Amino acid sequence: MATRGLTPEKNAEERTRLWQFARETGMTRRHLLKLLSAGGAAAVLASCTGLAPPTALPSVGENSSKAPLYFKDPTPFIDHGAGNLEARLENMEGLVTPSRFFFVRNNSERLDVDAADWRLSIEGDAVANPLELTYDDIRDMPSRTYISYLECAGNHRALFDLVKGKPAKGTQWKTGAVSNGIWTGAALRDVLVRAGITSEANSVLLIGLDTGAPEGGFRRAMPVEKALDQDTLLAYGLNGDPLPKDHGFPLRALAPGWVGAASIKWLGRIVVSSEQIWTRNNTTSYTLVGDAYGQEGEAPGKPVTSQTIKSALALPWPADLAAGARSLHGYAQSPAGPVVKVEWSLDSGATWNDSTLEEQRIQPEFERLAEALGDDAFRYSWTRFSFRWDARPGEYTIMTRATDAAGTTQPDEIPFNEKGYLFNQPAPHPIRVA
Ligand SMILES: Nc1nc2c(c(=O)[nH]1)N[C@H]1C(S)=C(S)[C@@H](COP(=O)(O)O)O[C@H]1N2
Ligand SMILES: [Mo]
Repeated sequence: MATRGLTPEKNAEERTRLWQFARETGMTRRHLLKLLSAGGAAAVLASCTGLAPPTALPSVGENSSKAPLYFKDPTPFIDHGAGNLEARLENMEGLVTPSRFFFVRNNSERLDVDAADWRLSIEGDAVANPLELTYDDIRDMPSRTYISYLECAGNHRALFDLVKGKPAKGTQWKTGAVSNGIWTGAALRDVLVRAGITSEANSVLLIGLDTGAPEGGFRRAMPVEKALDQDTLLAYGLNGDPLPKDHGFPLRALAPGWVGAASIKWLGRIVVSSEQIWTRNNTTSYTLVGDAYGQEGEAPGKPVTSQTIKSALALPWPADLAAGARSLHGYAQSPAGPVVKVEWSLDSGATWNDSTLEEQRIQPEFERLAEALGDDAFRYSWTRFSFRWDARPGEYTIMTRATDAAGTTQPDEIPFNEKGYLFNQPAPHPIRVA
């Protein structure tokens, strides 16, 4: 993240705080310096943190250790069974997805955790000071609030079948395995520093408490650089409320820009290892397996890390519209955001028209959170776009195509992969006008 908005005071404060953590945990100066100067970890000191004092989440749930929202009413979703709820983008009015419309993806059981009994352990051969933290410990740490989309690696998976005629294995999500929330949490790196992460650290493994998941707890490893990124959160707040149960109460990871599977819900354990960690979710699952992809480490394919740039219309699939001039809108997101252009095509991509990008602004219902939003709070947000279309009776497909600030545009064609991850060629949205 750029150091935009960084005041020297903030930077100094942050540095003091990190040194203090280091002293408290008995880490030597040399160790910390080495860690801070190694690769992406340099960002620890170099970057602006935007860290604010703990955010007082609104009173709901404040005095209770129970999650505020119980398992969701599936009515406003496309229900894929077993608690997997696909968002209907057409339900979304503004930039932020209200929690009741936020998609849900569970790989096994849904958990009902009481925060009073909950603990987070941080352990492994690359921490000097293994820790166990309570919910209050985490909430007492400096907090950070920003807007980020969260998107399943399998979002748009059904299009491998619908567009390429080649079905991929897994939940047949169309375009709604993505939502955009306002997240509040502590920086994972602060917890790692407090646990005395050493310069030997290589992989950080996050483990959920859902023991019904393969390997006894859904888990994902990430390189230490991603774990130490100031934006990788241990989130306890969504849209100003304590995290709803469906989204991992009391605490989940949020790895912005990465596929949703790295954002472990009902987080219970963090293992910091000097070795590169290979587990199911970067080997047999969440890897790109197909003719076009190589193989990496112990994985049969290429492990999926970052998401890919995508866009989608906020319409039912297929959509039935009454004839007449209207404004259509949709959402576009990229891990290398912001999205700077979205085009639309009525002729399967032969010609493209520009759409209008809406200003990044949270809806009035979330304005109480405006102050908590740090500098650059919209960096991981999706973008709303809209365009006018004079709909005449008939059958159409409309494609949309996004481009981000890094100059990446959705590709015309992507190769097949067996598990159906990261489909991001323009989706031909079927529309009937009567
Ligand atoms: N513990 C745990 N964390 C998990 C999962 C899970 O099944 N168990 N699913 C992952 C996947 S595949 C996705 S896409 C996101 C979905 O987050 P959401 O349900 O809050 O939308 O959570 C991730 N974290
Ligand atoms: Mo996912």
